[in-house]
Amino acid sequence: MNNTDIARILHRLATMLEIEAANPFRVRAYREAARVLDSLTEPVASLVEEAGRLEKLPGIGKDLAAKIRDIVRTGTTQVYEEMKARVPIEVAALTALQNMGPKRVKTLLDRGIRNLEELEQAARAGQLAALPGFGEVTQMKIIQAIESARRESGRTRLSEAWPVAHAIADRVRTVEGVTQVEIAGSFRRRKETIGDLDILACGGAPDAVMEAFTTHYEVAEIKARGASKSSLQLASGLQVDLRLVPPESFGAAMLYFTGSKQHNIELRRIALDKGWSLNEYGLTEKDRQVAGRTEEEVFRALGMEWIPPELREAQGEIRLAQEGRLPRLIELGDLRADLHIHTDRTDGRESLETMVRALRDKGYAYCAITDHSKSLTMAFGFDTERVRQSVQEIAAVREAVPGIEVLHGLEVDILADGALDLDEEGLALLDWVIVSLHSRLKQPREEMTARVLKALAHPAVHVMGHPTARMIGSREPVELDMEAVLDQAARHGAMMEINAQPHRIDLNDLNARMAKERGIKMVIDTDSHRLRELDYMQYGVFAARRAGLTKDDVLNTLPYDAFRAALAERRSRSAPS
Ligand code: DGT
Ligand code: CA
Ligand code: CA
Ligand code: ZN
Repeated sequence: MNNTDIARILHRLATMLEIEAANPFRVRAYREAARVLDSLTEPVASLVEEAGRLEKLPGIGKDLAAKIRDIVRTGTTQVYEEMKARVPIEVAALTALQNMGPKRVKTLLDRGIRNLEELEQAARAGQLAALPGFGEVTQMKIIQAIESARRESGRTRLSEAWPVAHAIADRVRTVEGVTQVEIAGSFRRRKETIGDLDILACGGAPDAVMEAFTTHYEVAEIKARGASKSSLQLASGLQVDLRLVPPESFGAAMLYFTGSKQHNIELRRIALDKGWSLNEYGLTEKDRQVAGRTEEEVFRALGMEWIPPELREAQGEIRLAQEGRLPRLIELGDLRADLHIHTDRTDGRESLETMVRALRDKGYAYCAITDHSKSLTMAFGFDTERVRQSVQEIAAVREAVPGIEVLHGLEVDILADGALDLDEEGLALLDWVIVSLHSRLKQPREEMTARVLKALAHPAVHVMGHPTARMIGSREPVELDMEAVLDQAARHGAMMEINAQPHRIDLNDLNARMAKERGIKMVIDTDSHRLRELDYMQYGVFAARRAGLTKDDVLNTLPYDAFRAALAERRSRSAPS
């Protein structure tokens, strides 16, 4: 036990006492003692040897000194053990979250929420909002805080894992006799970030399968190698497990290892109600296998439709599947346009013509070119004069690149006071107006919310770009009353973007779900600044699917004429009265 370990125990003790609403002086005494011990240069253990030394430290009386001696000698003290039993909770992990003081932890405890996992589950299911002292916003923030805590503990963005996961799966797939290889886990549920990769294979000689798996060039360390399971670590630090599963269990294993854990638990409960048991080997009645070869077979036996992996988060999807009411989720192929594109006229890499050609060659029917407005001076943003010039440039590219419709757009900054960074004359020259936050991102919540509400009320605005401005792993979302923003968007017929840049995914799945509930239309676009980013579209679609969106929720699935008609309607509807 070093000083920090001892201090940590005292600190937790203080927090647990606070959760129990103990005398504030007592709470403070423990905190103060923790601080004193943590700042000592001498080991506490050596002070304990000499009678009276501990008691001489500031703020440490006889009582506390005795407890510290216990901790040094036995690693704990009676009151700490008692508190742990009374407050059965991962205090440190919970209170490390932003916005999570002892009062809120106490409320959680009363509801049986004791750790991060249960907290996240409750938050994602929307159950926290109703608790005293929480509300919709806190619920959202808690989810964000959990995700950001997680990132620090080494989660990987889906886009980073994507190529290597497929490369390894493909390598295993080439082994003779292998019939199926699938990447399960959070990867298959298409979460924004993943903890590790869970790959399942079927068929082939175990030795050959494991040999192929463990000899991929990205492998840094083989953690374990067996006939049915091997684990390794990649050079990036990402851990990968491979399980070799018999064909009669493959569907059950896919179901189990795709998760989520909570989804599995709910399914197992349904199986139990039928007198069956469900695990990674199959759905069984006593010793008889009821199902297990395919997922469809297991879901059918359980009395429900096959559930797309993106929805398997225990958020009501099982009920929908039982009732045959699952949404028909949007697919990548449904998209007919990419509506957020930068060129070298501002901070993009490629010329206007190169981008438009590439968009056409991807098979889009239309696109929007949306460079920056002038307040982004580093990006040589457009003022009205430059927009006028751009009208000619767009006309020229329409001539030069047949086979795709090109909307003349701009990504207009929302200035600090909510005004737009382009005058009425400039706005009137555009077919497509995105408004985004790029500066003054630290504004307090009320100011920020008022700023965005004002921008969304402007009749020229079609859509809000990357609405929270967060960057996964590096920048928290801006402080924003998202509900108020979505209400305003609904009121004015403005759309919300799902920005598909993998470090943005903004709106994220949760916000997109809230938007859908309000009937708000969304667009999914890539915000590409270079050619290869045009392929990011799929990450936006993943978020949309996790949010339960269908084709109807996303306007750039419309044919060109219908899309233009929808824009015209928005302008007439929001014209100032
Ligand atoms: P990750 O890797 O943190 O991004 O998230 P997952 O969902 O991939 O979780 P992981 O890798 O720990 O486990 C893969 C799946 O295995 C998980 O989604 C559900 C299943 N699983 C793991 N542990 C348990 C468990 O204790 N109970 C049940 N029912 N399923 C579990
Ligand atoms: Ca995993
Ligand atoms: Ca795993
Ligand atoms: Zn942009």
